[in-house]
Amino acid sequence: YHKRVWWKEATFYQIYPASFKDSNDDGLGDIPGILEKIEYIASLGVDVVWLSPMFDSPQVDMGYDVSNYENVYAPYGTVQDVEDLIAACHRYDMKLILDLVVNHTSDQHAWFKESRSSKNNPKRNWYFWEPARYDTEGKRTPPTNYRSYFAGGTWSWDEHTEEYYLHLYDKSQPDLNWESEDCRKAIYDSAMRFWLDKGIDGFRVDTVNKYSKVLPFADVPVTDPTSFTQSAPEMWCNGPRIHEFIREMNTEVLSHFRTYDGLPLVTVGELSLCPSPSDVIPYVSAREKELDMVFQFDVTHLGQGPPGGTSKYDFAPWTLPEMKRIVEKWQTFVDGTDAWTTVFNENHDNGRAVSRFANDAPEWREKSAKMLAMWLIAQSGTLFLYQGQEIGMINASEHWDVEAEYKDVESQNYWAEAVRLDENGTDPGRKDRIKRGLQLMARDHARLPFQWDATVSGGFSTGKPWMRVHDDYPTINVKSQERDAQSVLSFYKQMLRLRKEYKDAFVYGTFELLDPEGQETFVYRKRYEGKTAVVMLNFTTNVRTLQQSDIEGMRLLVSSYGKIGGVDLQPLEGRIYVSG
Ligand code: TEU
Repeated sequence: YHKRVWWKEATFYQIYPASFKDSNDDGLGDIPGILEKIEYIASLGVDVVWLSPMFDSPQVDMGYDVSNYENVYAPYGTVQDVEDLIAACHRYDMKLILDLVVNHTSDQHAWFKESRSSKNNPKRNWYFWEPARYDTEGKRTPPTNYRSYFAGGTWSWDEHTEEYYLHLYDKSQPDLNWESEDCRKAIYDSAMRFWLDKGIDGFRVDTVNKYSKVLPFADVPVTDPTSFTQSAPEMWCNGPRIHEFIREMNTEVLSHFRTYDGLPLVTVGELSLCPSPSDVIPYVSAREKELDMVFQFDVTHLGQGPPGGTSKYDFAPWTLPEMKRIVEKWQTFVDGTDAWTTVFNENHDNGRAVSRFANDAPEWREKSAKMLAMWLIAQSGTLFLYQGQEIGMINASEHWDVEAEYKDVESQNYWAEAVRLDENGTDPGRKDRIKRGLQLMARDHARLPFQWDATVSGGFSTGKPWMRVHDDYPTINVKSQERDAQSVLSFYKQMLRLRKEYKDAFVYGTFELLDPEGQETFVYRKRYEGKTAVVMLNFTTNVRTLQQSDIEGMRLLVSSYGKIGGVDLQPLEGRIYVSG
């Protein structure tokens, strides 16, 4: 069994500052707004708050484009406000981690401004600059054919010094060059020590497997003949020096700090596109001294084409057995190792779980939210919840106009690309398909303002919210759920308590899939020495008969329908049976 450490059994709660709570009526959430709600956050029973980027930024990518690591985006508040938040979390016995976004900066960061100022600027090599290529007709083309994550290419031309710079994401997010030791030292000081000195308890590390690029840059083979740019993750995911870089970050910086209550810091890396467990283990094996754990995105990729490819939002139907295999894979990959895993199904980059994995129709959404809560809380690994998940927030309505209401740079770029390829005849029908994909999976859905109560704009702001508020806030909100013992919110609180109470089996137990081929139910067993738990989830709106042999001699611990028991699993019902 795995060694016990505080962060393995902790529940994390992610806050997206723009959309949590506005305190000054400018329509944008802010740090004082989070402070106003600190009691609410603590009441959930979570242990760590993860705050998405609140650093100074032009907000092209909602703060994942940092222009100054050592300052706070003014509409969100001040450095002092964040220090107050750190203190408030600690007062409530919660820890606080920040986002560490150091694969790239904003093009408005002073480092990039210097770097682009001349070819012999000392910071020139803090970013990747390459000369143009010229085709047979003498036309200027980018140094390579890589496609960026937000559609379009990864190279942008800079008139001033007449070279291209690399950006895996938006053109306003140039990639930092980790090959430069000076650049790494500056990252450690500015993005890390500055905030660790102020008492934060760790980091969620953005795009953690992309710092080391395959050099020299070279074209990748053409897989999509309709386009110049090609999906090229092999050129930057898990690159040649990545483990050296992360280990250095750990030994130079992280290992010198502790949490406010004297424990080791916690780090969770964002590891997209790491398909095989053997690639993941080195990042999270305790003896490697890199990261404590990583997010692995196969579950949230269900329904999507490969990220970074043109088909990300081209909805691809999936089946329950596929999902179960994925869960099994990432539940068991750390068995017998000193590594650890995470469990989650929402964050700021994905549609709402109720809408994607279950059923968000008014008559089913609450049942779905409860069943999905149960699915998560009995899994091994550290649990991460995203704001609004605890009240069963759902995707924006299909009637919303994508162009007007969706704000995310990725959604807008994919949409513009779809319109172009559809209208010029390259891919007829693409507009409808991408629209459908965005309605289900766009990052925007998670970024809708938080629904506090049934007053105007769901109590999020008395100003004009930066993003449209969900039409259903009068029925889905904290206030109505707080006084209802049967609500999704009350259920989540109960589930988080059970997760602690039964942590041997739920958090540390082994995972065994009991119905791998079943198309309708998801049944799994957790075991820890003599203690066993069986989780039965009905993913359909039909009544399903229980497999009695799976729960022989066990007692019903909880049902998402209340303690009814009986031989039938009700539509979208979840149950947990325990013994020992
Ligand atoms: O996301 C990184 C990422 O590579 C993707 O897997 C992510 O799912 C995104 O939706 C691209 O398709 C991180 C942040 O979580 C995201 O919000 C940022 O936009 C991105 O980094 C760039 O900083």
